Amino acid sequence: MRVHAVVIVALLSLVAAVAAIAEDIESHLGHTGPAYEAGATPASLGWGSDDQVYPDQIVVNPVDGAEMVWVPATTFGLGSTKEEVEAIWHTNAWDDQRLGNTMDEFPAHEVTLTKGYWLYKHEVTVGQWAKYLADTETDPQEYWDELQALPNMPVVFVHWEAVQPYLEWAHGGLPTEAQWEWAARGPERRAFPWGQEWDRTKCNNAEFWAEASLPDEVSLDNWKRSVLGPPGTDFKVKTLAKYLGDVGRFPEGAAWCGAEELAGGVFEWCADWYTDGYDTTQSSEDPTGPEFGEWRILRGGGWSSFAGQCRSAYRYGEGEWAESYYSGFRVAIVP
Ligand SMILES: [Ca+2]
Repeated sequence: MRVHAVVIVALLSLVAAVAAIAEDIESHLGHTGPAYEAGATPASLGWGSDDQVYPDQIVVNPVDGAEMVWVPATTFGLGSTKEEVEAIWHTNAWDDQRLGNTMDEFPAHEVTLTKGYWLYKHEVTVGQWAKYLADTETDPQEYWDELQALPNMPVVFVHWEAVQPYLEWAHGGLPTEAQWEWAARGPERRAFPWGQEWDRTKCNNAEFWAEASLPDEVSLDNWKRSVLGPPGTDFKVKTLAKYLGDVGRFPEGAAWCGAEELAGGVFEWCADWYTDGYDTTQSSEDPTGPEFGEWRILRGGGWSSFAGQCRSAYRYGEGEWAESYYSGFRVAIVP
């Protein structure tokens, strides 16, 4: 009898331990928020005002299971002033040759986002993409056989056109460039999502892995070569497993609204066409960018980017059909 009692106690302990682990995983993933329903805002959920930010509270998109944070409506300055750019270059001793890449951030200009929006806390993951592929019987992209073994990693090799049906399936859209930058900057006009100072340990970027500043193109290219091999080397998904990895690893780099990895991880597609500099003749209310263009906006830098590309104001563009190891997306929903 005593042996049986010991076994039962041991079993009960095991059950309790497993339950505790499950609870721990659940709290770690933050799956404690309500399921999103069309039209839901913080006020309707009883959180308080829709004008506030709730960085510790999430709702879950029941379609793909993604966690979403609330970003309130605002008026803010989109883009950079010359003084802002020069100051951050000077502070960090970045190569002046790279200043040319900031010209498209000018001029800083006031825009109004008339509606708050839900924004995915993380970049869309491989696991969420797998659910979309299965639900919609969509053919997967290149490298999928290997990518699908990494379900918690941001999905990559997805071009702008490929993500459009995902957005429809998930009842959302890509953030506009203004929505993306406001989520990263916030009312303190942060240069990086976490604050004004560069810190290579707060997001997934090349300088985090190099454990050093990569102040010019030569140092960045040398690092990339050490990771990816010389130009022309076939890309290997195992490189992503090592360097990109799972979402949620840089919580200290979260933005004021609770969104993580806006900087670094993967570059994120936005809805707008790219222009070389902002066209301030466009409406300043809920701006959606130019009507036509050649490239679509990508934001936030990625795991193989240097510090300056991880700035909240940094703009990059690629063709709609470009897919790569460094670009993915997150979803925004205007309720
Ligand atoms: Ca990112």
